Amino acid sequence: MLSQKMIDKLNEQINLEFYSSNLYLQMASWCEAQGLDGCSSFFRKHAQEEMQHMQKLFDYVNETGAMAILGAIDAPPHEYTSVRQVFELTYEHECEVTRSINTLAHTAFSEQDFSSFNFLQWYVAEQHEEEKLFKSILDKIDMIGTESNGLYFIDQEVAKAQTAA
Ligand code: OFO
Repeated sequence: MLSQKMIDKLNEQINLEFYSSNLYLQMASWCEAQGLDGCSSFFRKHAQEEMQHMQKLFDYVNETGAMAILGAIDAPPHEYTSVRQVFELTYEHECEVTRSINTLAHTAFSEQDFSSFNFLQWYVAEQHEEEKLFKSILDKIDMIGTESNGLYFIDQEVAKAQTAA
């Protein structure tokens, strides 16, 4: 049985995962408009992963005697200055998601809700992977640089990161 506080926080997290999905889909669109097909395909796939994150939470709330409630989702930004800025924002966003998951896990633990605490461990591990992935892409962008053929190689590296993820 979930406490009302846990239900509210889990519902907030559902909303945040929806936002993540929309953010990455929007970034896929921006990348495609720039001719960065590798990046676009990376973000399309990542948007789908975020929907799976949302779905897992949705199922957990509903299976635990409560009801998932969907709220309004903020529009993500759609104007970016560079591919580096896009990945900087994704990294910052993932760090924010990690903070949110940590708060959720902390609440579950404080309430001695060990079922939710255990369920959330999957997200704790996943956030470690997500931060690592986006940070490694950012590092590659800095290594390659955007001069001359840089963007072309960045696009190829990001497409590869997609299959490695
Ligand atoms: Fe990108 O991990 Fe969910 O939000």
